[in-house]
Amino acid sequence: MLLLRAVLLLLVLPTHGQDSVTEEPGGLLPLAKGACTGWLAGIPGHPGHNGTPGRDGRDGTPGEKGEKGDPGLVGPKGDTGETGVTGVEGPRGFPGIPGRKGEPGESAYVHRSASGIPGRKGEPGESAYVHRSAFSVGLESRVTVPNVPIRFTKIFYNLQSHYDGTTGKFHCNIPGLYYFSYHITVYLKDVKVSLYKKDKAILFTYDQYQEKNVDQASGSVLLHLEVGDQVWLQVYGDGNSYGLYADNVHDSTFTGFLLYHDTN
Ligand SMILES: [Ca+2]
Repeated sequence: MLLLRAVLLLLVLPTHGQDSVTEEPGGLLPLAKGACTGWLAGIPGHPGHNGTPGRDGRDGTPGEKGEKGDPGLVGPKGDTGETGVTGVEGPRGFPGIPGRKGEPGESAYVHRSASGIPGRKGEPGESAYVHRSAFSVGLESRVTVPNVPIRFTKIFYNLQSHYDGTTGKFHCNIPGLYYFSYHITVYLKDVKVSLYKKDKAILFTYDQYQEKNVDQASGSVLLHLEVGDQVWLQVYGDGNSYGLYADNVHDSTFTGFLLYHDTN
């Protein structure tokens, strides 16, 4: 019904409204001057449909800054960083407190340890002296007599007097293992020298002398000795090789000491 009325109105308006100037929505249509006089006004039409929505307006001006929000949650732990540069070495520490004094030793070799940091030496027991035996002696002049024990009369050490400077022989007072060595200056003649033990040559050293030179001859050995054994140096061979030499500035030496004493 409404649609029908709308169609009728559209058919009527072009023929009777061409001269009209204005419309009054919702009101009566005015009559044209001089036309259709005496006609009754029609029934007012219904309101039209809503128009299409207008375009969006422009953006408003920014509002004032809001209040600061609450802190967020703690994030996960990060990866381990790279190792830093090694620092400078620190200063040297203070010396430690000295150790306690040692117990008295039973024998000499207890105190003979040479390695490591030495502790304080203990009081020597009585037997320590009993097991000490060492000597170091030298020639005072060149050897002139062959085939007899060589007498070293320059005494560097002979505290126990186990070496006899009048005979040139070492006398064993403590059974055990001994170390002997000799360093001979060779001059004017060859040297053939032996280390003797109980009338038997144990060690042989031979050096040929070269004219206008000073040579050296040396030897060393470990020997086990019993009480009463004697050890000395002596020229061997034809008796003509006794070029052992010594003066104020050339030494020839003979040394021996107890390394271990027998324990049984
Ligand atoms: Ca030589």
